[in-house]
Amino acid sequence: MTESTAARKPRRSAGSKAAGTTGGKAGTTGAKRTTRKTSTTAAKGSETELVQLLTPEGERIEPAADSAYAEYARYVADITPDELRGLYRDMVLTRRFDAEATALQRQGELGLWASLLGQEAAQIGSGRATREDDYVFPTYREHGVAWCRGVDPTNLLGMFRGVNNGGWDPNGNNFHLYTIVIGSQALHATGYAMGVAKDGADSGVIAYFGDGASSQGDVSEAFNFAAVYNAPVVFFCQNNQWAISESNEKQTRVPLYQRAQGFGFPGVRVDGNDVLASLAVTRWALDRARRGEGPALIEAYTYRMGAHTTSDDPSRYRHDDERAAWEAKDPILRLRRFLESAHHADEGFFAELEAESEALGKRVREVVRAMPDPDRFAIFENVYADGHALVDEERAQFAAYQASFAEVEGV
Ligand SMILES: Cc1ncc(C[n+]2csc(CCOP(=O)(O)OP(=O)(O)O)c2C)c(N)n1
Ligand SMILES: [Mg+2]
Repeated sequence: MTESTAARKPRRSAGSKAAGTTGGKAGTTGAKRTTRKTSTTAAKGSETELVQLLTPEGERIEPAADSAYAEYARYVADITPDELRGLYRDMVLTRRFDAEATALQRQGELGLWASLLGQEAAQIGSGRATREDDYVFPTYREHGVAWCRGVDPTNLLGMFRGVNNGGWDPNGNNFHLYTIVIGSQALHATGYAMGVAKDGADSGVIAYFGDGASSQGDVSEAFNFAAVYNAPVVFFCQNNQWAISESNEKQTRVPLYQRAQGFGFPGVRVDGNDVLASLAVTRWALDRARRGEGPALIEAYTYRMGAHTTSDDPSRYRHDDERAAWEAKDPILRLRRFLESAHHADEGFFAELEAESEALGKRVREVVRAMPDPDRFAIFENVYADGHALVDEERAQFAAYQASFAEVEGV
């Protein structure tokens, strides 16, 4: 039985007040911390630490009022059936879009794709916790968060087709461009958040990164800057267990959320396959950031069910039974079970959503295939705001190179 199920009323009021939470000076729930073994086993993580509000069987957990989870649960206490169906729809459509993109890569329409399969709840829950004026700094896998921010999914595909360098205006949706340089966006987000604070605005900032990125110096530097300057930034680490072929054991000797403690802010581990818990914990973290209480680290404990990218073959480094175990905790299935058992959704809803998924898939295929090739010289644009002699020289060299082909063609 998980700690979170134990926290359910009325069986016992969880004594582990700070289970899954490390203390930070400003954290209300993080005032105490549990004493835990720091071992390789601890690094791998135990489910007893998870904040969970929906079990894999689709059972809603009502935490006891005196448990640490109550602090988070109140952020979703009033969630309506309509909102729950909305979360389900977001996850289903995101998964469908993702599957289309994988298929398009296999058909040669995209050069590469990084699938989010299995991480829908972590992304939709956290993404839906953001406010319009908040700013999001993603990695390259945050397709569900992009969806929540209102970025048209087809815009995510241009870079993976190699026809543009991003495909959307970051300021249009307060959703930064995808970032491939692992962990660097944690620093960008922290700098941005420091600016937000200096402006006296009450917006929050959220930086996404992976378990592998947690080993990067950039992420530690961002943690420290954010703590020292009390920046309104939430660090959202999707621990999907793997950094390409490197497992968690190669990244850390302690559960990742506990890293926050050393920097002086709260860290919490949430069940990343539980959309309700992900929503609640992220709302909590953004709320305290906006109130001026500084950064927080959320470790969303989840699993990358697919390959790292379409260029990867996970059968070379992990066993199939690992994936099978996580399929049983599927984020979409568990919310469906809850919606059905609570009579919040009927057959008509699911049928309509299936039709919507089909339509989305068709639109994605059509738009991608019709994407025009870029102007060859566009690569030299936007390098410097006011141009640069070196870029001019390189453009001229490239033009000469192109012209040499034209001569050959003309022969
Ligand atoms: C600075 C840097 N080093 C190495 C790489 C190559 N690389 C691309 S993805 C990746 C693994 C990232 O793993 P994780 O942070 O767990 O994110 P995930 O892909 O699992 O979502 C690496 C090492 C890179 N893109 N940037
Ligand atoms: Mg990872």
